[in-house]
Amino acid sequence: MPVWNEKYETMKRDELEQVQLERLQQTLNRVYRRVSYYQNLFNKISFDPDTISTLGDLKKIPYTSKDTLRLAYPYDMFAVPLREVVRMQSTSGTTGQPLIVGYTKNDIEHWTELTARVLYAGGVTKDDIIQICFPYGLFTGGIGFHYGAEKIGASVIPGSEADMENQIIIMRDYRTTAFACAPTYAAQLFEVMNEKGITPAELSLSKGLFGAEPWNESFRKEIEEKLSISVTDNYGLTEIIGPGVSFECDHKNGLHISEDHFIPEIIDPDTGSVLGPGEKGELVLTTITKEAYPLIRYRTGDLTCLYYEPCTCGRTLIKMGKIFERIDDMIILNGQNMFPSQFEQILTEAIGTAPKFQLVIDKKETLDELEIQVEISGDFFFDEMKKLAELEITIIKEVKERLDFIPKVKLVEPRTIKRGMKKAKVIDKRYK
Ligand code: DLL
Repeated sequence: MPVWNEKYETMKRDELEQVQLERLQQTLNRVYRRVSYYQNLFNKISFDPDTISTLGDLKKIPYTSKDTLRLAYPYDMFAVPLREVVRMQSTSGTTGQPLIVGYTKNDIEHWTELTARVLYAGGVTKDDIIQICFPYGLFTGGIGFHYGAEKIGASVIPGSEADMENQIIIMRDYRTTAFACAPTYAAQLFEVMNEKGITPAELSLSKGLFGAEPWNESFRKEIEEKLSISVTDNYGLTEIIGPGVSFECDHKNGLHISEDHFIPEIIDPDTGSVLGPGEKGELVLTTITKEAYPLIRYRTGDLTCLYYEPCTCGRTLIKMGKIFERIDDMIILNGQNMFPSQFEQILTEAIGTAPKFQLVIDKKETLDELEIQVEISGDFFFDEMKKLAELEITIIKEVKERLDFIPKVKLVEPRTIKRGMKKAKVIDKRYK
């Protein structure tokens, strides 16, 4: 069983908890001294970071939300002066207010170590030729994996956003053995391969490392069979570090969390109470090694559960389940994150008033599809066809321009859309 960092990945639990406690103490002191948000918060609840003596004391601190980070835009959550920041990454601008995260030299070293763990657990060694098919840029996927793969000593091809055909030709000609990408991207690659008549036998691929969006077991099975490769899942988010928070080992039944860098908790998203092992709720993460952008009890919005049973791979790091849902209404379409509020804005501008609408998401072969169903007022609805067609075109054009996605639009009569359901705005038929 390949383990990149034997010391930390297989550490005895009591020793690991001691490491966590020391690192937590340092982090709490750091944020108290250097981030005014946390200083005010700790003062408000009379929490003295020097008094923390057990990991349980972390529960005394309220959660940090994404809205707090948004309000702190651009640099108010940074815990170091900019001269100590050697890199910045960001969440995609398509979600409205982007978040900027910073990394010190040490943060980059840790991040490199963490993505190396992900890749190594997925079977990547120095003998591999790995093609990183995540975008390189503000998104953390490309450059995050690049450093980890170089650390392992693999031969790295920064495929980034090369067009699909080119990506496949590179894969074939450079004899790529491993590739890292989002699952929808892998599906599209496979489709283009078929179109171009390139067979899996012409490639040297043996492993795929997928992450950044939800995907399920039947997709894994399909792609593993079609390409004769082994595929592992990995999870991460920009605010916390990027990829490298958790990863599957070759047992493929849960994602090991690098607990020497992050303390995970699961909470009831409605009440905020902490849930026990195996109970499904919102993942909350505390960073314990980050210098530039440390976060305490950050609500990820991702629903999962934690498993404490030892894994036969030898790692003692606990596992989280695969993520299928988010508590907020962020949706990910072909790797692009977006929010219903952005559609609401576009529709309101196009129609003139805030409409009742819902987003119906499905998967057609390999690509995500979105149908925007919009209720149109009686007068408008019975208006001439030309006007309705123009409205549809305007909506499609605006969504394409602002969110980089081409939707279908269905104009429906008033009161067609069901009222009163909690998540009525988004109907996601993928993975169900
Ligand atoms: O997606 C970081 C990343 C890059 C992870 C490459 C893995 C590989 P964000 O763009 O900030 O960062 O999006 C983070 O994507 O809160 C989840 O909702 C979702 N997500 C990430 N990985 C997975 C996964 C990167 N393996 C948001 N399964 C997270 C399901 C995932 N959802």
